[in-house]
Amino acid sequence: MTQQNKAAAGRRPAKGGDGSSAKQEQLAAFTADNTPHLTTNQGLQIPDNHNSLRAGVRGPTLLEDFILREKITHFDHERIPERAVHARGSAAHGYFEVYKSMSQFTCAEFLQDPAVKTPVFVRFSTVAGSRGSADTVRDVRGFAVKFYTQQGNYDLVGNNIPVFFIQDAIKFPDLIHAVKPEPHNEMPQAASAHDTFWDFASLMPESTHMLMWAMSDRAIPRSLRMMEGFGVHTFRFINSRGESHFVKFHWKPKLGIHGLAWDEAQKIAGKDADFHRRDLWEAIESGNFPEWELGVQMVPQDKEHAFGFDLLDPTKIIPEEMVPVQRIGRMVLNRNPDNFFAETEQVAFHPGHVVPGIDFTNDPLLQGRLFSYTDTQISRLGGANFHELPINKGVCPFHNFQRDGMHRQTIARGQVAYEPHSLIDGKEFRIDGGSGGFQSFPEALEPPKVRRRSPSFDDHFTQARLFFNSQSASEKEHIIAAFRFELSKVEVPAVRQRMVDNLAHVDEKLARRVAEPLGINAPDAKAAAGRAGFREHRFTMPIDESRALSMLDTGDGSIKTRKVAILVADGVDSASLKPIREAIEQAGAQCKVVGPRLGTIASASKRQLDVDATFINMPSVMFDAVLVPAGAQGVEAMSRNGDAVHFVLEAYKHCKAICAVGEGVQMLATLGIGPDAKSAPPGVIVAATPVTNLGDDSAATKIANDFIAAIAKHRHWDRPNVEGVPA
Ligand code: HDE
Repeated sequence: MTQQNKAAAGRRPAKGGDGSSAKQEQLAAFTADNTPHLTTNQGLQIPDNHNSLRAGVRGPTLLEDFILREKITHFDHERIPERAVHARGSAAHGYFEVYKSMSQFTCAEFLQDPAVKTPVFVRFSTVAGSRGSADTVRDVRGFAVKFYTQQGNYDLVGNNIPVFFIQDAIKFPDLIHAVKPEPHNEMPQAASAHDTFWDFASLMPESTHMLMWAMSDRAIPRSLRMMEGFGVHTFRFINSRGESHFVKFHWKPKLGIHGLAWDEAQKIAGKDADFHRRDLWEAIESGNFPEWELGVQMVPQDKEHAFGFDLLDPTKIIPEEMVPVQRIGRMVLNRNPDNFFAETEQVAFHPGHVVPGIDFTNDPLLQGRLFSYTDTQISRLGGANFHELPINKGVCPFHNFQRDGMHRQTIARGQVAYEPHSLIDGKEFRIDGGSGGFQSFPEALEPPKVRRRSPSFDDHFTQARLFFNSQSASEKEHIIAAFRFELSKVEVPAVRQRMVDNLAHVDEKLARRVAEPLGINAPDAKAAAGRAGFREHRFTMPIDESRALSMLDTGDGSIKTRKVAILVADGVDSASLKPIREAIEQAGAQCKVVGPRLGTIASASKRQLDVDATFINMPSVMFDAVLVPAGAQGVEAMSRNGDAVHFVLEAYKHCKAICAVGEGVQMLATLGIGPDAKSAPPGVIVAATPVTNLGDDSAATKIANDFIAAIAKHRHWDRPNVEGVPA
């Protein structure tokens, strides 16, 4: 076992998923002498945890009751300040392994040996909402990875969008004040669709590229397991010869990049505010470990100025067609946290936690972050010793002369707490200009000192246009619809106007389409051009489109962990469900039988079918696909049940795969979403005659395979006239 493997193992092995080891640990804490008991924080056994100390059974509580006081005092201090941004998060443990040594480019030890598994802790988050806000709001997602390497902790603190709203850290408090709930009435929670955000964004044309991404379906992911991650800034790799390559980091999800429908995202926010958190937790508990590949785009030091745009500008990407992404390793998340507060809440990320072989650039946004994160952890976690919390502690030995402070846990021994020294063993000890450890790249700086932005940061639209041009037809429609929705919530018409005037510099037609329902004038590109913050500088891109910017057809094409609702009511033909259910479960989908009530229903052949969920407690927005069975009586019962009808219509409206057999096909036809004489709508699979057996019945196998292929497509966004569906 390598040292790193041992460290990984020491952090607690992945558990099977029943949580039994955690339960035993909890019990053991109470049973030092095999008798369950509670103690105070000092270890004193508590005789009674139901009654406080009183002067007589009906008398006042005594101040003397130190047991009560300790318990209540601790409770009063249970909360810590939530993160100023990224307050709502979900996290998991796992490991990272590199495919082959990257020594040619970096001396980072965890990127050398494919046999080494480096433990990681990953926290995903929304940005704007409070800790208790909903998961599926339209927002950027944080994607922060802590690698516990043998050279110290390395944090790659990124997002699921590869660019940012602003170019300079000095604008960050303004951006966040604009996007957070408005200060006079603390509304709206976790939403960007309001005046202050768009007021700021419209006055900051540098945000345009990021806005395009934020209005795309990337900002309403289907699952945290189905998002890309990006380091955003350009970093450096440094090899053992001290040579530098610029590097952009990417996380590529095995399951592909998938989004929700906007109507669906909003409904889920009410029906299950923990939708993403639950999805991540359940996937890991059931052994479906989420996986990403780490990709890097590397640019030699002397090619810094080869692109037209500036590598230091965080509002720019390097298109994959210009510099390919090399996949250099993979990350697997295989263990849920044991305690949300101790791990997910107390984890302290910092872009400045780097290891030898990885270094910064002068990106002015990154430079500001290097200051901010220590500062925020001190305030959030109550002092300078947050690195001693178990989740933040490195797995390699660490040693320095920093001492004391709030909540210090290390008991430092001996007389010496300074350097240089000679009192430990009589030898002189001094650390001074050595060649080992972390070395900053000795970059030459350009004087003079100025408070000014480089003109190479001035083009705010060319890459926004590249992004828009690279989207499929339905993705473009979703972006237009998102801008329309968001801007329709803006009460000040001048802000709406300013925003579409800016968009005219991305794409005339996009701007016109966005403006149409907003009660404002046609977009005026010239009006935008005169405003502050607007720069005319344009660079040319050698490409007009980049395939990698679209979410279409991404992933391994499997239907693993996809959720399928099997609708039932008394009288359904259960035999018609069996072969299809078997086939989709075999392919990795997870089925739930959804009916009018919990308990059981009686099938047409009088068999009792267990019901997992009801049309109401697990509505269609909780699923990726729907199977409507045969059985005249059962289908009739469903057709008379408004919740069942709504279930099917809503799944159709959200472009999900639907499979109907026998009388189930009739139900779709009655609802106006069935096949016509020539064909079925995209993603709707029908078998007029029930199929009962997969093995020897080729019709059944074909239906099952068609349904699997339809689910694997994720959504059928090209389904016509979904706006007309009343759901
Ligand atoms: Fe952050 N950011 N940020 N940020 N950020 C925080 O640190 C900040 C930026 C990101 O799961 C805070 O511990 C400044 C870009 C993630 O715990 C805070 C600037 C990117 C997380 C902070 C930025 C990020 C944070 C709040 C502009 C993508 C959550 C709590 C200079 C590359 C980490 C905390 C987690 C968290 C400051 C811009 C990603 C206040 C000043 C760009 C994923 O320190």
